[in-house]
Amino acid sequence: MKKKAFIFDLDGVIVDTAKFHFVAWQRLAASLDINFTEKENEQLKGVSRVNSLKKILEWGDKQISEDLFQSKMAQKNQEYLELIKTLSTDDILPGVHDFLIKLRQSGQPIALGSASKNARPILEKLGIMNLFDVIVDGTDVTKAKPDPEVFLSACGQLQMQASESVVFEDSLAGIQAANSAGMISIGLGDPQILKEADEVFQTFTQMPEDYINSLLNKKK
Ligand code: B16
Ligand code: MG
Repeated sequence: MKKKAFIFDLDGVIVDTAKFHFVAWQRLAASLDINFTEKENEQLKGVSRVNSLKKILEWGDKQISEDLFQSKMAQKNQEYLELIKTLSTDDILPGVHDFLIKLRQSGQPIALGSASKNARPILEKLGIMNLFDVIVDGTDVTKAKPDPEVFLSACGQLQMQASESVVFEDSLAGIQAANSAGMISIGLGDPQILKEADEVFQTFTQMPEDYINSLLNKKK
């Protein structure tokens, strides 16, 4: 049977946490007198917490001490954790659960490749931790997307080659990371933003019936 490594981003692919990141960053930006809109938030998708705060400070033309930087990051995460407290199975994005189950049934290796340091507790809240063979998240890597480290580590741990891997991503940085690793990149979201992806869908429910099969036969 054909096999590929199926690697999933978390935020924006499995669950819509972007709206909670947005609220938490907006409150933080306001506390520093920085204007922060959905447009800027879009640019933070897939970007690590530390790099996100650096970008917000850059946009606001603000410099802060290292101590304040650390406390602002902690404050943002506290707000975010408060906002995601009620996450449950109901918050899994449409079609994702079925897709994961089909992959499992066909014996495909599955990994999570996320920039988030909160990935494990989020998967637990969603009740799908057991569907992943390997989890690589923001606590395991040193280089943030668009660096491919997170995806290369995931496919390595699954004992697969990069050329045999498929990545599902909602952020441009994540698509670029997958492409630079030589992996098939599938975008979830706006085709205008994700135009570097090999294919783009709005949601998993829009994928054709036998999509897993066609991915198994697909070459980069
Ligand atoms: P945390 P992903 C990313 O997750 C988010 O897209 C991004 O908005 C967030 O800043 C980053 O995780 C870090 O998250 O603060 O929870 O460590 O899309 O790579 O799953
Ligand atoms: Mg994402």
